[in-house]
This record gives sequence, C-alpha cells and structure tokens, in this order.
Amino acid sequence: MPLRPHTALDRPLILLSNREPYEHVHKPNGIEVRFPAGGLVSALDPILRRTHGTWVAWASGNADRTAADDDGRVAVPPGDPSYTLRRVWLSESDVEGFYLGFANSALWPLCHLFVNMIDIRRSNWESYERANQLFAAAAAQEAERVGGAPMIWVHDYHFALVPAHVRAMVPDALIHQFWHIPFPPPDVFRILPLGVHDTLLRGLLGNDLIEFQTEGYARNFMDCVTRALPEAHVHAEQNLIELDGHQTRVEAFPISIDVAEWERLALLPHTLEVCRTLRDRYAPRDRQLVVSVDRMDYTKGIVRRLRALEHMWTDNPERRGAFTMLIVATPSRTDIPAYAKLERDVLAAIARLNNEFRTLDWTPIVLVHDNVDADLLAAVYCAADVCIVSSLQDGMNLVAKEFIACRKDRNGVLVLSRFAGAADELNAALLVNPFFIDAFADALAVALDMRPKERAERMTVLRERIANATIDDWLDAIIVAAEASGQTAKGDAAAR
Ligand code: ADQ
Repeated sequence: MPLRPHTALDRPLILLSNREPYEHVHKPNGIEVRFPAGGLVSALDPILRRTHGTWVAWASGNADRTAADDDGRVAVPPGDPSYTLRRVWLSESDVEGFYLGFANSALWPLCHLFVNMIDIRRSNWESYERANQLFAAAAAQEAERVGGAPMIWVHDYHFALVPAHVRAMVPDALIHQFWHIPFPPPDVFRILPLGVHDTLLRGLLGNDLIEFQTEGYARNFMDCVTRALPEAHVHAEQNLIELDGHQTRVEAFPISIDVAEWERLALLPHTLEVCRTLRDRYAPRDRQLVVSVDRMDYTKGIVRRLRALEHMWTDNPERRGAFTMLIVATPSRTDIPAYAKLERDVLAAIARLNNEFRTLDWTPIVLVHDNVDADLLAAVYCAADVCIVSSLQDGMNLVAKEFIACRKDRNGVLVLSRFAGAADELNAALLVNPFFIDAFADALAVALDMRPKERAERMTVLRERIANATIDDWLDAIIVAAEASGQTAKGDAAAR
C-alpha cells in the first residue's frame, strides 16, 4: 500500500503494538520466520518500510531472542530489511497477568459491556502496570536512538498507561493511540476499582490524539473523563480534553480494509474454483448458503446466531433444507477459561442442532474451526447468498467490509448487528439486534427471500461506502490529524 504523498512523515515513526509483525520460531530444520495473519500487521507494515521506522512489540516467538541483537533489535523484513523491530521480553507470569489477565479478562469484557465476565485481580493489574512501563521504556529508548521529535503511535487497550509514561520520558514526542475496541459508558467503566480507572484515563491522556472507531466511543471516553477526573477540562463540542496543562484531542477514525486487495483475491482463478466447490457441496440446486467468519469470541454472538437458526427451523419447517449455514471460526485466546467454555458450548450446540434437523441430503450447519488463508476466506464470501455478522458489541468488524469488497457481482446480502461499529457506515445492510432472537430470525428470512434487484441496490450502496473509505484513507486521515494535534500542542506551549 503506497503512502499518499501528503501523508509523508517528516519525523521518525515508532509504532507500538502487542503483536509483532515478524516472529522467529524454532523448527526441526532451523529457525523460521512467521508473518502473523491479520489485517492490521499487513496494513501497517508498508508505512514502516516506507519511513524506515521502528516497531516495538512483544517478543512472542520462541526463537526471537536468538534472532535479535543484545538490545532486542532485529532488522525486518527478513531478506530485505528496511525497518527495525524492537522486541520487548515479558516473563511468563507477566504474559499471564498482563495479557491474558488484565487486558483480556478485565478490559476486553469491560469495553464490550460483558459485565458478568469481568475478572479483576490485583496481581493482574500490577502486571499490566509493569508491562506498560517496560513497553514505554523500550519506546523511549528507541526515541533516543532515532533522535528528533518522533511520532509514537500506540495500538489498543493493552497499552492505556504507555502514553503518559512515554510523555514523561520523551516530552517532545508526538504521541497518539488507536483504540480498536469499543469504549464503555461511565457506569460500566467505573466497575474498575478506584485507583485503576482513573490511572487508566490519566495514562490515555498522555496522548496528543486518541483515535476511536466511532463518535459514540469517543463520547463515552469524554464522559468517563468528566465523571472520574474532575480536575480535567473536557470541551466535548471541540473534542478536546485538558489535563495538567496538556491537551488531548479525541476523534473517530473508523478503520477499514485494503479494498483493492480483497477485490483482487475475489477474482483469482483459484478463489473462483473454491467458490464453485463450496456451492456444489453446500448449496446445490436452489439451496442457499449463509456464512459467518469470526474469531471464536463471546462478543461475536455465535451462540445467539445458533439460537436464531434453531428458532427459524423450529417455527418454519419449510425453511429446513432451504439453506446451509457455514461457520468459519478461528480458535482464539484458548488459554482463558471463558473462551474454552465458549468453544465447548458452540460445538455442543452445533452437534445438537445438526442432530435435530439434519436430513438424508442436508447437514444444516458446517463448522470450519480453523484459521483460514485470505484467499479461502474470499472464496467463502463469494460463495455466500447471505453473510451474518451478529456481534453483541464490536469496535468496528472488518469481516463485514471484506464481504462487501469481495462482492463485485453486487449479489449477496449482509445481515449486520446494530452493535458493530461498522453499522454506523454500513446502514444499507440489513441491520439486526442479535439479542432479539425472533427479529434476528425474521431478518435472516428477509435476507434469504430478497429479490436480486434489492440485493444489487443495497450492495451498490455498501460498495460505494467502502470504496471511499479504505485502509489508505484511514491511515492518511490519522497521520494528518496527529500531525495537526502535535502542532496545536506546540503552539499552545509557545503561547503559555
Ligand atoms: P477482531 O475482534 O479480531 O478485531 P474483526 O474486525 O472482525 O475482529 O477482524 C477479524 C479479522 O480476522 C478479519 O480480518 C478476518 O478476515 C480475520 N478472520 C476472522 N476469522 C478468521 C478465520 N477463521 N481465519 C482467518 N482469518 C479470520 C479487533 C476489533 C474489531 C476491529 C478490529 C480492527 O475487535 O472491532 O474491527 O480489531 O480494528
């Protein structure tokens, strides 16, 4: 992805995320480099290459230490190095306490409003604080190494405390952060204990700019600050917060996908062939194919989706055999008990429904419980009559956008939860409330019965939406806004 000319950075870029873009692992034949799957790494790697920047991340590979120098640095991409990966080592107990514990068992359910899943432990919080200090120190060292007044771009909820720590160590850095998941309203946020929720907010206010997926999450953040930090001045109408003489802008930047790349994948001969095979196998004759693609996560509403299917097949026997449901779900965070339980529940529910409704020539639900390559995902999207995204809460949801990008044929219906950030932009989809099981099943029936003309009209609008809001546009807008917020802050400091 080329950087737009006006996005050219005139300062060194240091990016900080939990996942690293390249991981070294021991294999029987030596050390192998893995490029972790996921849209974000592939979206951000090119800007690091172009700007010869630095990426600070957790060293997750078991051969990472061997491949890096004594300071944890390794030149990447392997074979054609153009930027520096700075690895941060975490002890096993910190991985458990910081990552699995506080980030994924307290902050993740909190931000997604799963209040009964929130598990707060003192030791996990201490580990989160420790890990944030370690990452901040690594970013500060890199800032010193590269010199100048760098742009430090922090990613996600794992690092709420990093911005304030970095600001204390590198006062002239431009610091900003993209928050990938929802931000909860104050009544939910204050479930975090005193001393924790205010520390998190103060940490985030070390940023010059905080980027949220939607206006709603940005508003929630400002409401939380108003409630928890009376000493802060919140100028909500200007999207600005002042604390201890420092200004933070708070804005919405809905993330997107590499639309052109998904369009390309969808038209590959191999993709078209797999697409045909899927239809022959699961949607022969006039049977339809409904698909879903998610990480196996309780926020994605997989169990509710199965309940809606059960409701439909129980109340409308004529719908049995009329479509096959193909669920592609990649295992996720399996070390956390809530995720292991979800996996068991989903497998059991699918087995039960298949047992109850299957016929001689029809298996109602097919589960692919695996991580699938992007070209195969494109084939799944292309083969679908209907794609369901039933998140109970979701920062954005990229699957919805990937499905649209793959449907150059303007066929296929997107059934999209109102509670995914993507619903703000993609309101030409069939929007559903996944908590309202009957209405969810009704919407699925509408999608299955929709005439080609309406399918094409809706898909045309959806495609126009994403054509004008790609990952390039997102990156471009953030870099420009971050630079502008840095200049405002500098101007204000000079005026004081
Ligand atoms: P996620 O919660 O992971 O991301 P999502 O936005 O849907 O949710 O992204 C998932 C990505 O994983 C997609 O690119 C998808 O193609 C891929 N994927 C899903 N299932 C897969 C499978 N079985 N095999 C291979 N790949 C699979 C978080 C937030 C979201 C936000 C993103 C980006 O929770 O709300 O949209 O970050 O900011």
